[in-house]
Amino acid sequence: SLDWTSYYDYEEIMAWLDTLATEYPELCTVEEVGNSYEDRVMKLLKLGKGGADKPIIFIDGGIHAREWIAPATVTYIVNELVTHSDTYDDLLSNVNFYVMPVINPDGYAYTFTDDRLWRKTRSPTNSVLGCRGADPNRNWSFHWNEVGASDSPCSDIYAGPEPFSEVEMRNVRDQINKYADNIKSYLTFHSYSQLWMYPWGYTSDLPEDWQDLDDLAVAAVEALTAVHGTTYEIGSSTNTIYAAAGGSDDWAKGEAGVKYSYTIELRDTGRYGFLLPEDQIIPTGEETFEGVKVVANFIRDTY
Ligand code: 0X9
Ligand code: ZN
Repeated sequence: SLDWTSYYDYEEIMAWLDTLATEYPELCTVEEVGNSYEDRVMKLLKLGKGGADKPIIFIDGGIHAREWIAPATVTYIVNELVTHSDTYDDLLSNVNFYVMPVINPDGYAYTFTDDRLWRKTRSPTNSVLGCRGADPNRNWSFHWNEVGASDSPCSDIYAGPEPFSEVEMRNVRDQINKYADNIKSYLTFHSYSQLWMYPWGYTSDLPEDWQDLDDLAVAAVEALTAVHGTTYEIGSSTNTIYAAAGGSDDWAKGEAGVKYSYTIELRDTGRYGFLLPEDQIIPTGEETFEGVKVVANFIRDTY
């Protein structure tokens, strides 16, 4: 089993999901939802015991391959919920967590074998130049490729030849669409910069309900910071980092209608950046779990 003192590769994380379904059958089910370009199986963990009609929080990580703390934190959160399910009985009885810890499997695997700082998918994008991969967080159809993305297949922010050109993002999209009526929050984990961001990323304009998203983010970050003193900035993604269209967060809100859509940039602020030391996995998990619980309790109490 995992112990969060080191980072785990794709196979280890997928195997761990399967053990959850075996060890906690009343709480966890695992579904295979498609394959990556290189044919890795993508799995969706459904966590909860209140039945399919309860509100859903959809959580993903690892859309950017090199951001290893994201899958590590997502799996940490899942582990806390399942191993302390008595403590969270009311939450797990009234909210379902649908979780995909690594939604860019080929890129993630490549960072273990070939290039630790790879970001994109691994699909061939330009046979002449030999470049591979689109930026999976520029590949979603909402205002696709309008700003902060590139048309160059060799760029790290390549939007892809068309929206949803990447099969991995189509797989995630299909799951969100399937359950969109019940998904009330979408949390997508990245690193680094310590930011709790909401849409939009394609424009500096704010969504009409931005105050609701800001209020919940403030509450979540307050709980997060209380654990180890880690400070986070809050705001729309355009106004906190940069304008970039085609992100999953904008699509979840703008296209799937998920109100509380957040991109969370985990530790740190640049000292180690993507190479966050393993001894920070557990502290990052601890603090982030507190923030996620604020969101989850709010969803339970509101829907
Ligand atoms: O650029 C990104 O995709 C994210 N930052 S990262 O350093 N992890 O690559 C931020 C995405 C924010 N959301 C949108 N721009 N839609
Ligand atoms: Zn990222």
